[in-house]
Amino acid sequence: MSFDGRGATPDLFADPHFSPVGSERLGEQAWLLRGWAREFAAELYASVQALLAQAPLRQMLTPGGQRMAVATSSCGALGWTSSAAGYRYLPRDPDSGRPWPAMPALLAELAARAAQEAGFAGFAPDTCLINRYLPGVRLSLHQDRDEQDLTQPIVSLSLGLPAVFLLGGATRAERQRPVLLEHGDALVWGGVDRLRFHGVRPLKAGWHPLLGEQRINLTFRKAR
Ligand code: MD3
Ligand code: FE
Repeated sequence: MSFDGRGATPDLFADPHFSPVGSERLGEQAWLLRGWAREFAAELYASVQALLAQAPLRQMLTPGGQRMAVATSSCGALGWTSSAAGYRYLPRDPDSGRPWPAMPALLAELAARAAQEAGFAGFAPDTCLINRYLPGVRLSLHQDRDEQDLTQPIVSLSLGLPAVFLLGGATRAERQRPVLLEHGDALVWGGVDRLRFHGVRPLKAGWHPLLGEQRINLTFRKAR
């Protein structure tokens, strides 16, 4: 990033949750690129709406038999699924039996460019998980370990209402650091940070001018 947001008033910077444009290193190989995709947000959201018309959001069952609070869908060659059988990447939407919609070039390119920005050249995601949070919805602490090659990074793009992301350590017990994720923010992590525990605090009610009362997170991975 070339612009680092300096010049805003000092009291805004004193607020740990205030984040103008700029990038922040969250870990050895974990980066928050603030506002990085904001200029593409409207186009991204239109793309997401078209994807969701083909593969609607749904609240999957966890292996433990609970329904997830986060509603999900996917695009790309594979899609992440959860069921009584466990967590799986599948080539078809289990609800419709049809292949997941293809990953739009805009999404794939933004993910690859964000990864490159953070030092992961050549990232070619084969899946994008679409997570939808409504007010009150949270994502409990977990690791992302359903992918075959854990040397591949993960890229996430946030749209809509802000959320507090919790960045933990290598064990569940380690203290988590709250990080505010806002509309247009990109997160990239891999390498030594790939297996950090993480979660999302319950979404605070609010209204976003483009997305309304929701947050959408796009998470790009190379599953195979
Ligand atoms: C940093 N999604 O889908 S994405 C998930 O906001 C998931 O919807 C969250 O966790 C969301 O699995 C967070 C950002 C993220 C995800 C995993 C990380 C950042 C991470 C793992 C290690 C470090
Ligand atoms: Fe995760």
